[in-house]
Amino acid sequence: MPEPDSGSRSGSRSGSRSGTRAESRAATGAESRTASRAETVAEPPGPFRVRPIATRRGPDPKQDRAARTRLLVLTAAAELFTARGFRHTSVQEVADRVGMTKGAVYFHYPTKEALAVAVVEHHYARWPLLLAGVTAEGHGPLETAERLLAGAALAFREDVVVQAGTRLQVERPQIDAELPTPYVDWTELLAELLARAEALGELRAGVRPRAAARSLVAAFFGAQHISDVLSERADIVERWAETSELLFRAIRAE
Ligand code: LUB
Repeated sequence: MPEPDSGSRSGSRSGSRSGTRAESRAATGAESRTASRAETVAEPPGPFRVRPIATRRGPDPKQDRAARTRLLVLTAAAELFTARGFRHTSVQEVADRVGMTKGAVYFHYPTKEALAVAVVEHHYARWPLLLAGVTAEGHGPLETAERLLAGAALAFREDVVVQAGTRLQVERPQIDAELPTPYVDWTELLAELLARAEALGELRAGVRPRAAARSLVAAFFGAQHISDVLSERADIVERWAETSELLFRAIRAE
């Protein structure tokens, strides 16, 4: 499995979208942000600890070039998966997009399924970095949860790898490969933060941390999906902000 160093489109709607944000992004080959490894500050809750991804000893130009090529191929695949979905994307189209032969793509990713798994892995590799950044700001657990989801909303709007990972997870029945179980890491992360908030007396009486965490994940997934279908996530940040304000008002102690 390639190390996920670092690249939208969920929606149950299959098939490609012409002239959409995703297509224009696909057309322009917009670079998805490459992830840089972040120092963990306070011990982040379980699922999103920054996992050592690449164990490389010292600079190795050949490996660097290979890693850059893998990222290029992965980003191109993410753009096509976002715009057209797994079924309607061919490895030949990925190769054409990066100016490589199909064989050269298969050298890095032996199958289209391996490409999809790598894209989903990179989707999840975004979150430990987001968490390390928000944790470093030193807010309380409830504020940290609120800012994490606001940061995720921004990533859903801007990051094609996050968008592609979301669409592939919705299309997982069509993908003959072992994909990470969706939603459970975010639920675990938020449940840990809300349990800390409860211990600090920051939760409204009767609010159960894990139930509230599941509700936040369900609300976020719904908000990003509807924003995707209606505006290709152009308004996801605003849509999530209004939902978040309502939910955290219900969760936070008076
Ligand atoms: C998040 C998606 C899309 C959960 O955690 C996940 O698996 C998610 C992709 O499957 O939304 C919401 C924070």
